Amino acid sequence: MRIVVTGGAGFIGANFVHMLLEDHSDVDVVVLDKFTYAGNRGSLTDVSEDEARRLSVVEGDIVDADLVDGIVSGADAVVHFAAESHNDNSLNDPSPFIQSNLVGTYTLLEAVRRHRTRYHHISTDEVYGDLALDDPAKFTPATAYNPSSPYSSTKAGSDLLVRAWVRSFGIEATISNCSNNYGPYQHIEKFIPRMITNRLRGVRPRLYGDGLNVRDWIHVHDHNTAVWDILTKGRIGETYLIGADGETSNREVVEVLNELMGYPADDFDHVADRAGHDRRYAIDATKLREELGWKPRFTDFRSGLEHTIDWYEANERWWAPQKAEVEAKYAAKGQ
Ligand code: NAD
Ligand code: TDX
Repeated sequence: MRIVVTGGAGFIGANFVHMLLEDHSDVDVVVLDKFTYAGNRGSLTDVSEDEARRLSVVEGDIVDADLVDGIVSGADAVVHFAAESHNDNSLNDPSPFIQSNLVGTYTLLEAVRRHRTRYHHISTDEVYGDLALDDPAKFTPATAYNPSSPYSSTKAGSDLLVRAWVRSFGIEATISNCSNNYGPYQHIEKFIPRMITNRLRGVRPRLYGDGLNVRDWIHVHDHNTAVWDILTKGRIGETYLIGADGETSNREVVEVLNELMGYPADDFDHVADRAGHDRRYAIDATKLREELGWKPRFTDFRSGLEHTIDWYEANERWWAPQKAEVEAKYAAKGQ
């Protein structure tokens, strides 16, 4: 089986590629990645000789219709991770989000339609907007779309394209909407790796606003085992929500990181809030658990964070080249 993984040099995509190569010896992987600032060749180098034989990497843009057509024509399935993924960047300049997330998804959909290729679309819980802190509700597949940011609105638009291509053209697609991921290979612009690498550089963690915003954290490996289950056992045309009951406030995350790294829990600063900052996300993953029998493995967030700290400590060479540039961007906004 040959699987095309778009965005396979990014955080979740690279972890997915490693999982495929390690756990599924009958799978060949073709990564299609533009290598934007978020794509990193170093995320795909730690592979055995056998795994390297089953992996090919193509540098290219998912909006390039000819390139995409050629790659999709030889594939049994496409798993589409590639996207501009950072909310803060989408507030500075939305234009690459429109191109990669909307036009890129459209380009892939046309290719899988022509070649009748199985397609899985990776999306986010942010398409549903946010919930109040005291609301007992969680997102379900029936929740109405209500995105807040340029990033989440382009992801919402891309999901709707997929649904329309299923209904109008009968493509064989599934969609998953997952909550916030953490784990190895996450870009240091994102909250958890930014806080860990700040600590490693002697900088206090920085919480946007009051720090009480809640994210429903899931380890990246659990996200990816769910994607595999949906790709291989999911019903065509269906949407599955992926989450592992990990609701935690940003402040609590920083307190745990501080303790694990040997600092007082309350050693952090409050900085300028994000414009339009979503208050809370929460996923009800009942459909995924009951229909496909999926279960998360990393249910202890504290120990998942401990492993993640260890990974960033051991892999400074992977992240250090980007640290100054990332921090300069935040400093310009008082964050
Ligand atoms: P990331 O930013 O770490 O990686 C994105 C990858 O896509 C990079 O390798 C980049 O080079 C590539 N890319 C971007 N534009 C491209 C283009 N036009 N053509 C080809 N490649 C391109 O992102 P991530 O955090 O790994 O997220 C992957 C997917 O998962 C995204 O679709 C995102 O919306 C979704 N998602 C992320 C999270 C999360 O917590 N990070 C949660 C739910 C869903
Ligand atoms: O320095 C920071 N301080 C801070 O308080 C940063 C970078 C973030 N935050 C807050 C903002 C959010 O409430 O932490 C929370 C998490 O922020 P991000 O890591 O930027 O993630 P988020 O905006 O929640 O989006 C993530 O999860 C859903 C991914 O980046 C998306 O791609 C995914 O769709």
